[in-house]
Amino acid sequence: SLLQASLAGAAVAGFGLSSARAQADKPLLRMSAPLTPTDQRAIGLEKHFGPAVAGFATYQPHYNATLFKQGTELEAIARGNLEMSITSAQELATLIPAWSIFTAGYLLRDAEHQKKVFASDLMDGLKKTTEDKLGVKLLSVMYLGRRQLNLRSEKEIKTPEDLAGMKLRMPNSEAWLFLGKALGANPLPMAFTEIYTALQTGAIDGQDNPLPTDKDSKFYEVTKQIVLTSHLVDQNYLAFSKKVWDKFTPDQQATLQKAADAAAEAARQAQLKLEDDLVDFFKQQGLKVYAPDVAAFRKKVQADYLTSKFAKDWPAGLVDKINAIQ
Ligand code: KDO
Repeated sequence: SLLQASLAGAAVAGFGLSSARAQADKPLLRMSAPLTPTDQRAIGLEKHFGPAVAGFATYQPHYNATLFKQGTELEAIARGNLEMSITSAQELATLIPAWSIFTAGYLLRDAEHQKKVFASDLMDGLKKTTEDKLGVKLLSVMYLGRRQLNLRSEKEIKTPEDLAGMKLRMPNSEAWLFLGKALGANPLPMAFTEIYTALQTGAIDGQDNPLPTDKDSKFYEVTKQIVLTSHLVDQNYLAFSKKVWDKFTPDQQATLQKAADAAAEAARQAQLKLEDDLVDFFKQQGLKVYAPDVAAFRKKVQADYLTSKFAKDWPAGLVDKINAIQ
């Protein structure tokens, strides 16, 4: 039995070695982002991206911003320290100002509009600049959902004026803080991973995220209401290192692209379904969920963006062309 045990050990060691070698031969695609492993985008990638590329690459997700802090991922890719991330227009805008057009509240209408705009030739210039300047390829647009206000207090919110003085957590970037201000609140920058505790302790009065995120990260446990402003049809992008991309064969690149689109589509459908279903869930949890005077929010937010310093960096005529996409 000693011999048997050592043979079994050898077999296990042998297997372990060869599979480790097989893995080592394949490029490792580390993905770092603040999202949780139960976020629909994470699930979409694990189901549809990882397995589809497994023949020639190893997809390795790192959740909850454990590998890179929120907002530092693009630079990590640019420097060759990271292969993939899920990034945002707000983060891209810190490096390439023209991206700020997609940080504007009440511009994109819905998930379908968002997808069509990303696929349209209107995006060619921005995508190319991002590849040339940052070495980042944006493979797919990932629908995060319509951002809604999620507050600790029960005070009824009808118009932007009702948010005066409220400490509203926003992600840490100029474009995000501008949005918080445009909504009428007092924006406070904070990483995604710190929101729950900040809501619990009262360090902030509220935060904004789509309903699926409020559920997934359990923000409903520490807040009293959700105000359906739908102020931003939020989009993230699946970001991929151009340097790593260029090492793959055209066939492999086609597989990567197809897998990215399949993951994004699955996640989009799942998020949309959750957005439909979750209003009831939050009400059952005792939260107030209602629509404010959305027209009042839209009017102020759109006016603030069009007269902002950001708008000076937007390609001429692009807002109209985005609006014209049906
Ligand atoms: C957030 O920090 O509120 C945000 O929703 C911003 C998004 O751009 C994105 O980074 C998202 O967090 C994370 O993917 C976590 O869901």
